[in-house]
Amino acid sequence: KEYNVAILGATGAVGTRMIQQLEQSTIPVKSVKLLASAKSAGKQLSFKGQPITVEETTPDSFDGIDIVLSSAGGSVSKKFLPEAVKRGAVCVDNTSAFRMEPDVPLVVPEVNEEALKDHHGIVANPNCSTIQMVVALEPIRQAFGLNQIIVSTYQAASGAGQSALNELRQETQDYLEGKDMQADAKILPTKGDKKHYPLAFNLLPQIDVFEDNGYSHEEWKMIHETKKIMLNDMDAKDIKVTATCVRVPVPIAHGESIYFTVDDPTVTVDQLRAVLKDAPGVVLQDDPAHQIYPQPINAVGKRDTFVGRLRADEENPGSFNMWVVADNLLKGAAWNTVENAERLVANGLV
Ligand code: A2P
Ligand code: 11C
Repeated sequence: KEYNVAILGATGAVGTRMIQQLEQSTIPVKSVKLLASAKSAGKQLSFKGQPITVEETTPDSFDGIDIVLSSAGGSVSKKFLPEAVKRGAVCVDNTSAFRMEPDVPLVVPEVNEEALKDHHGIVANPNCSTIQMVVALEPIRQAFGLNQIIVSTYQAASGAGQSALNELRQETQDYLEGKDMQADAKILPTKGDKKHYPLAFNLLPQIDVFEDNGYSHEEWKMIHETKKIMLNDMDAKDIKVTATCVRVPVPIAHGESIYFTVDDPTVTVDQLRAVLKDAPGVVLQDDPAHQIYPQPINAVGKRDTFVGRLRADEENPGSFNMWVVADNLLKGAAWNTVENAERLVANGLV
């Protein structure tokens, strides 16, 4: 069978990469429809060298579509994906719109591919910072058990979309030319809040809006998505998770400092290394003697999750630190979405 595929949000930072990842995927593609807002209708993009005209999204855009890959924002997904499902499509959604719905699987194929079989037309792709963390931690959890995660993130501007990336570029240029970069801040830390601050030559400890308990919504996602992916329960108590999410002036690829505690206090760094060396989707880059460790500039354009700086907390047996980097637009978004679609096709679930 060959599939008619629609990409919703095809002109965005993630959508353009969904096109590339689909070009390189194992999915037999019959046709590709590129959908965005009215603003982009008529724009020319291409798939495997063939020009395709971007169309404005309407409910009827999904007539005859088998697979939807979606990354146009939560409200757009909420509006259009039920229409696509009504017309018989299976949607892999990269937004947060449906992630916590009990009948929507939240899937990172290396971790919980089996959850795909429970879909009712929508599969959710987790948040980028959650994805790279669970890819690195699940093999450790499988081997040794896991009872606590404390994560601090160093998240790239592109996580907030193409407009945030453009904003960082403009601020950087203005700063270097001695102009006032404060004036450029209109999007970050988040479009959804009142004040905006420059990211260039700065750090912003706010990603998304704040919850009543003082955590940002990004931090909330890392806590509850991790529990849903690993334990199939967004409020599971078996693993304690806490997070601090920080935006850094890096264009692409998120870094994460992860402190974790396994169930077995006799586990050694060598044992962890042996597990991570063979873990799916993980590349171990951990050789301090030769200054080898993951860096965002080296992760850009790669599908893998890079892990390094593995070391034991010498004062707390069974606890460790590591540093994890991945391309937030690929493994954190476009590739994980296309990978989910590949697994749906391979398992006869679409
Ligand atoms: P457009 O370029 O026409 O605005 P990013 O995450 O990089 O900001 O990209 C967001 C993507 O979502 C873009 O492709 C954008 O299209 C698309 N989008 C935004 N609003 C809508 C909408 N109302 N309907 C369909 N697509 C939308
Ligand atoms: C960021 N992690 O870096 C966010 C972007 O829930 O899919 C992804 C938001 C999401 O801003």
